[in-house]
Amino acid sequence: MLIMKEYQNLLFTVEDGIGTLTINRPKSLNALNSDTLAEIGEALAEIKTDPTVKVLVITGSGQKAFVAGADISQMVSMNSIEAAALSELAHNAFRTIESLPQITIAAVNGYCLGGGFELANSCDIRVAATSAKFGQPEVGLGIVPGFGGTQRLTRLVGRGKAKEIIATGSQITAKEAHAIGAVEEVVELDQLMDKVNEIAHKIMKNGPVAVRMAKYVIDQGADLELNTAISFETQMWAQTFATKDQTEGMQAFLEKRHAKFTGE
Ligand code: CO8
Repeated sequence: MLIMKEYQNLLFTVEDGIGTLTINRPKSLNALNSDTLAEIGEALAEIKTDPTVKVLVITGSGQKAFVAGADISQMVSMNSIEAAALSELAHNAFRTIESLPQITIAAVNGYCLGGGFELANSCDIRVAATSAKFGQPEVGLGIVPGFGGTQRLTRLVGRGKAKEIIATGSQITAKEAHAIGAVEEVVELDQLMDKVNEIAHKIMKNGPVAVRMAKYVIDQGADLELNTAISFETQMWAQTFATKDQTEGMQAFLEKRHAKFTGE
């Protein structure tokens, strides 16, 4: 069954466990203005507790752009206080994406620039069309990335590459983004959603508690010193032995059948 919710600047559908949130401002190449960021926050608050959404896909409307950045027509006349408020709105939305229990996949269907690249980098996995272009063009507009670009991109690709991308403001291709670890998969545009669905279905076959916990441990552990991170992993690992999914997963293996996970 397809459930659909239409926002002013977003579309949200759920089909077969996969929620798809589409940034829907194609005339502005899906640029993020404050209304859109507020709507993303609203949608995420619902998605977070929606048991029908097992995996969340974020994409852009049309064939040209994922998101071509924050909305320059809105930013042009902003003062510092307004800029800080916009940045906070985006940070809240992007932090919520990271803290969702569901795995999130950015389906990058075209231009993925500035705030768009920052949005994609808040997702757990990025799948890009060969035609997609990535970049942080902010310095060409006289600003620095303000939706996490200096931090998340650096954590993904390392300081040197992040500085090269940000300081040159140049666009890179999906293949180049893949080569530096900013994108996990690259496919032709007409195969993008098939690839994303394939990944989502592989995820959904696994123990839901374990998948959720794996995301949590990876993200929390990334900012910890290694000994603390490893001990944190041990605690989470031990907790999975208190779940029905662990019993079912291991019994199913021994009985040579597919596991029927309940997420408990
Ligand atoms: N904001 C507003 N409108 C946009 C944006 C944008 N980011 N990108 C494209 N558009 C609009 C264009 O103005 C145009 O509108 P119109 O048809 O009314 O003239 C329409 O979308 C189509 O765009 P183009 O005609 O430019 O299409 P092209 O194919 O010629 O070019 C590009 C495509 C290369 C993607 C080009 O549109 C472009 O360079 N866009 C801007 C990219 C950019 O600089 N993005 C970064 C913005 S800054 C940012 O994201 C910072 C985030 C953190 C800020 C924190 C501050 C608080």
